[in-house]
Amino acid sequence: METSSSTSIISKADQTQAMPIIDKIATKPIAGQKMGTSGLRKRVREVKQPNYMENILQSIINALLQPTGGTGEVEWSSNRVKMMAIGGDGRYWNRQVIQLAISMLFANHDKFLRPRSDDRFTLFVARDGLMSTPAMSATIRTRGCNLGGIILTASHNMGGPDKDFGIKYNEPNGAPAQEMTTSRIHVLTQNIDHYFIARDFPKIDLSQIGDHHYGDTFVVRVIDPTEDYVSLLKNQVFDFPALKSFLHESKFKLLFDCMNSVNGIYANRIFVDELGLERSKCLMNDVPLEDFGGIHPDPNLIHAAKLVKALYESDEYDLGAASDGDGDRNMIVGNRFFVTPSDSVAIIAEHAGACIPWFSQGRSGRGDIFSEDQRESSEEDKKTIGDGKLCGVARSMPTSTALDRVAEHLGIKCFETPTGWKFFGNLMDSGLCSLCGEESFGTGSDHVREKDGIFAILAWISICAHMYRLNGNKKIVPVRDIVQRHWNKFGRSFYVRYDYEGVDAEAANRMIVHMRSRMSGVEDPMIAAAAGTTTSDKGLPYRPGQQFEGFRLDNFDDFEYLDPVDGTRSINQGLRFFVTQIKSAADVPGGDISGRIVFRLSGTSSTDSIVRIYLEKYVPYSDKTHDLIMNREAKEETRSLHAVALKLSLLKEFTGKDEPTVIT
Ligand code: G16
Repeated sequence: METSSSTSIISKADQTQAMPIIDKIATKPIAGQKMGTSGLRKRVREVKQPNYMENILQSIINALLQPTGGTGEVEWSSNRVKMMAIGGDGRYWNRQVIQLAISMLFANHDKFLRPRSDDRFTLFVARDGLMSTPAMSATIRTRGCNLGGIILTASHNMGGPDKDFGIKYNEPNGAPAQEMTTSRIHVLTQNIDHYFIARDFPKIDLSQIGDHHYGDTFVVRVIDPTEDYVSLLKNQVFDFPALKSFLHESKFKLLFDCMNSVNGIYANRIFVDELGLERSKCLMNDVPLEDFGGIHPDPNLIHAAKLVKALYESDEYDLGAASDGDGDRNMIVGNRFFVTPSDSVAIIAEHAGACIPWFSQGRSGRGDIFSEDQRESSEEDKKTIGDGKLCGVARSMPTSTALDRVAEHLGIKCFETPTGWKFFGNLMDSGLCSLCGEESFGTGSDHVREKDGIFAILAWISICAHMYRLNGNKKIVPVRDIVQRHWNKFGRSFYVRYDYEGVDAEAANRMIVHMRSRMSGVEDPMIAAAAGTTTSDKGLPYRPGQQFEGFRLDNFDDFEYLDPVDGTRSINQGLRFFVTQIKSAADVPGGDISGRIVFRLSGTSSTDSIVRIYLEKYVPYSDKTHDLIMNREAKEETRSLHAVALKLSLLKEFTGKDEPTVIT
């Protein structure tokens, strides 16, 4: 049925459409088509080069045709209908790639169908090509897409002709592709020599919901991208009527910055249509734009500055929130108060069992990992935290340990995984994890297999509603108070992340290799010297007991993770240094103040390297530490840890960077 690049074949006759011709086009591998922390992200000019998107799309298709990667044999599943979904965050080039993907999936679809069978292939396409990442996960799961889905997104990276484009593949469980899959795709991109495409495939009108049939085996179904996701949140995860009555009765004021991203369509459906808030009063930047209106769609204190200003310069709003380009990241801000993502997930875990039906009504996980009597909830706790129907929680390694303390309190396990949402999938599928979060503004639960910005916002409104009810429906409890009550109970992790963007990749790698060799006890004066350092002790191995800037080095390692479900080992996932503050007369009394410094290179940059330094200083709560915990700024409190980090890494010497570009 195939043709060479010079000949063509005609697909099976169809009553309703012209018969597309399938071409087999010769191509060559293009370097660098390797998926990072979550998909392939590149500059638009790079992905626009001839055959770039064709190569990666064909490689994804080929990987799906050979799920085990070994034999080269096509593996047919016994499902009669093969289903896949596609959508994107609406950035520049989104629509063109969706049309391209449709014509390539048509050209390849018969390879997924068993010969002489009545198998069919249905491709769900988001209306206008717009679908957020968590919504895609919901659609894959709700509709049972046995071939998973493709999301066109570069997430929080900027969009537009001079900015970034991206593509990621999600597996049939709705989770980002595991490393085994992305490595297979990468190998296929390195060996590709042809792709299949339907010539002059008619452009589909993506603005209209409906079916398009091509032959009797291929259907393109344009769907409402909000349908599966909103119905999941509304009917299973949250109590919308209760939230609605709280919002109106208490006159709770929300301001949500959608950053001109795809989340605008979901925000309108949920906060305006369902919860009855006034669009002009509660939503900012809620129209998806191809270049996000020039905004960097990364919900942090720097890029969501307008929202932050609104929350810090007036008392008008109770809750501020922002989400990123594809709707999976979130930032939570109270009145003149920033909630770190690490605290946010810990606080949601603390209260979820009492006020979010997904957990309180036992829909999350299997719930049978820890029996009720293993949980040590006091009667008082039960009033405020419910009976904690979480089956476990998880966080990425660099995320602060606030979640661990809540887990311990609830009597459930807290998993520590490498950075990347894909590591949570197995835990959730096995009923080991209900709720998880990452310091990189990611929060989510097992209602889908992606992080979910709107889930986090609704979770915070649910907590506020719960507190309001506990208060006799009289007074809104400010976000600041909710967080401070948490610190009061669990102590506080002062937490800051320093990003050094635009670092030469080689220099960044040299710095990491240098630290790694010093960790493994190798004396490394040569590398230190090459970096321009002169003092020979800078190349000496790290030693427990060494002292830096008022801290004692207790331990260090290169983080690795053994997946408890499938036994996959992931190594080199970030360098960790554990320290304890050395007591002096000037010390704040209380328990031991411990700290942690983590170094890793970002896996989401489309160009140069980004060095990330994560700083955490944990202060246990006592009467004596009360003022420190409640009133100090995280950046101030971790300043000396940053100095230690610079000494340990020789960052300035290796990279030439004096200052970070972003501090969050
Ligand atoms: C992606 C992953 C996240 C991860 C983040 C970190 O987020 O989905 O799980 O925490 O990258 O990125 P980096 O490697 O740059 O530190 P997103 O929102 O960009 O898809």
